[in-house]
Amino acid sequence: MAKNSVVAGLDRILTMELVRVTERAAVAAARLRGRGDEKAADQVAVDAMRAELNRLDIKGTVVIGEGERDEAPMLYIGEEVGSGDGPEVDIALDPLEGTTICAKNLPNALAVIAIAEKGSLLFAPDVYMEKIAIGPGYPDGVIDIDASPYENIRNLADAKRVPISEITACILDRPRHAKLIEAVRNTGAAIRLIGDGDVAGVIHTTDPDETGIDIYLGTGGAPEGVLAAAALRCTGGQMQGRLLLDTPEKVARAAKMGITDPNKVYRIEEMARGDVLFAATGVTDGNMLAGVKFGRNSITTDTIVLRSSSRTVREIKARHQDLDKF
Ligand code: VTB
Ligand code: MG
Ligand code: MG
Repeated sequence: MAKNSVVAGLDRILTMELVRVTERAAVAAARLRGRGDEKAADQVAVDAMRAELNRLDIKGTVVIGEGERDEAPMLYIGEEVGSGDGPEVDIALDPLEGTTICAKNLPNALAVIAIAEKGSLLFAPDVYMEKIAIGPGYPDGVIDIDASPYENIRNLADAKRVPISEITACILDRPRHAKLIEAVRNTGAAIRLIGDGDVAGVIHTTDPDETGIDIYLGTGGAPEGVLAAAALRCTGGQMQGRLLLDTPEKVARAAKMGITDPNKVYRIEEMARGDVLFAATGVTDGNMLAGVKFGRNSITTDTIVLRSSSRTVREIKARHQDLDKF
């Protein structure tokens, strides 16, 4: 291979360009942190992300976005974004993942985006997805969405060579998870219950030493599932997801998007294929990323940018001094 040959896939310049997109959305949302107004924070994040995205030289289509065209005025599924001049790409985004977290100023609200070659991201309806995820460094088959919480946690503890009591599972605090929570507690593992933000929850499994989270379990949004899978494609790790198509109406919606087997278990590569770029900027302080800080003369942001084809994990702390731009 020639020394300067680039890894096949998306233009690597895009990796850096993406940082600006999530930075801008995060700063906008962070101005409304802790104001108890989820909608307002979400709206400014959407506006900011869209404006920045449209500056990129891509011919992008939003495949995971803010909703269907009628319910989402901007960044709706199917919306074309970018200058139109550049590669055709699929985009999954959530300008403010964790609107409630932001409104309450609690940890781990993020601005998130993933970009992949056209046709590479799962086109999933906005329904629930059952998810299970662990970080990199474990042999294949340690987790299985159809196995019991006990089997999964025991296998993970064995693979990590620690007692079960040293495993921590992250689960969304929802009444629908009552049984799951009980089953996990019965294994002897600890649980980190989160109010929202399962994209962060899944990503946290990739660095247990830093975050204290070994495994993510439970049911959350399918769009958030695809975003999390895009991140794990880049960091390594294992994840399985199954759409919860529990009514004929949901089965029909999924069928319209090309999903013919309602019980299919999706592996990471089936949710995010090819070369994938992923960026997330902290809105509120979190376990991996700091939230936006507003100083007297500057604004500081903390972002991770990932690329699957090179497996690069970049952490970009930026000090923005041209405050008129924000
Ligand atoms: C989760 C959570 C998100 O939606 O995906 C959740 O991680 C699922 O829906 O932050 P419910 O709130 O109905 O349980 C969010 O809370 C919002 O996108
Ligand atoms: Mg959103
Ligand atoms: Mg969300």
